[in-house]
Amino acid sequence: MEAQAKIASQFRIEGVVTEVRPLGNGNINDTFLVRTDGPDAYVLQRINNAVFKDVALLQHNIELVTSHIRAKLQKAGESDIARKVLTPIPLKDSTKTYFETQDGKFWRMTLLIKDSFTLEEVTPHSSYDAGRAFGRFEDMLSDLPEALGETIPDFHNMELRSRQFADAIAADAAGRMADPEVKELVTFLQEHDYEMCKAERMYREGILPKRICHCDTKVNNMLFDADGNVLCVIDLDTTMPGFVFSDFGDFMRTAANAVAEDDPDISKVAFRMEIFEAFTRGYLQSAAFLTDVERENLPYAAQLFPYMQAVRFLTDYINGDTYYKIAYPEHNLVRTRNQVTLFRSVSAHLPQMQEFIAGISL
Ligand code: GN1
Ligand code: MG
Repeated sequence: MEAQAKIASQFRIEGVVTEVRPLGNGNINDTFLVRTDGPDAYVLQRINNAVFKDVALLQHNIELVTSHIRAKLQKAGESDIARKVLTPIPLKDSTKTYFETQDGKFWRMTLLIKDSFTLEEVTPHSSYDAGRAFGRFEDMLSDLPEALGETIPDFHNMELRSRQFADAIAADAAGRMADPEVKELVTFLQEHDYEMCKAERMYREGILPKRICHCDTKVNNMLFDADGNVLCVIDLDTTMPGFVFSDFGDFMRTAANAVAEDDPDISKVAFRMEIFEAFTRGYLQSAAFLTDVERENLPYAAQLFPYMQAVRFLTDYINGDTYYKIAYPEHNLVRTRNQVTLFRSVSAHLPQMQEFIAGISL
């Protein structure tokens, strides 16, 4: 951890680094907790620049988003603002918020938010609060003074993900298409392809807008206080123009699943309607800007994200595990089985979800 301590000291931090240790369980970047002999602790991250190819653009987006939210919170007279929005730390000798090491790796730091927790499992209470928080997040970013660039172009474009899936199947780089289970999963997913690409079609028809969305609203990308109330949204790497379906759908995918996305016991995978209902109630309250088309398609969003994630995990498995971090050889296959099962469970609840949304008066 000595190397990380040296990197940390390039940033404008107070005090001397006393401890660096791994933090969290992201699938893309490497994250560390940095303690110092000063008053604050920090989060240090190595940015995966194979995934985020334009680090300058990425950090520029994050600076814009965090300063815009900070100004909004100040205007609204909020207290304790340093716990309600991330604070990127600039370098000691410049205003840049990232550092490139000689080996071509990129690093950044933020202030650690004190007494905050990530949750892997939520109650209806924290789900409701999360719904409100994500609606508010989108609302606060609706008047950003500058357009945000796409840090991963077409990130949640289902048509693109389908093409990447088809390319992986055709190339069969790791020889995994020989497995009958893989073939069966491919067939099942491809049967739902047209239906799941609906958002892109609605966008082309001009009936679905793009808005600034978070695009990675996994339940563990939110910080809660000790009482289960939301403090703030973290992991802002993919905050960019997208469909609101991304934020709604990815939260449902991770929070409403009765188990983690990589739980191998698929008999336990189930879509928890009480989480859907609580989150939806909170989200519709703060996302008052939604059009009828967006609102009516939230149940589709709940289906789309386990579906898209299954396609992405299986694509990576077929490619030989080149994108997501894996802990064991079949990890991406296990994740795919889990997400396919979730997709089936969500789909079975479609009429119930539609009825619930139609019944909420604004
Ligand atoms: C990645 O970085 P992390 O672990 O929060 C991925 C998401 C997936 C998620 C699946 C940039 O998120 O899109 O939904 O894994 N992020 C990127 O766990 O691809
Ligand atoms: Mg994350």
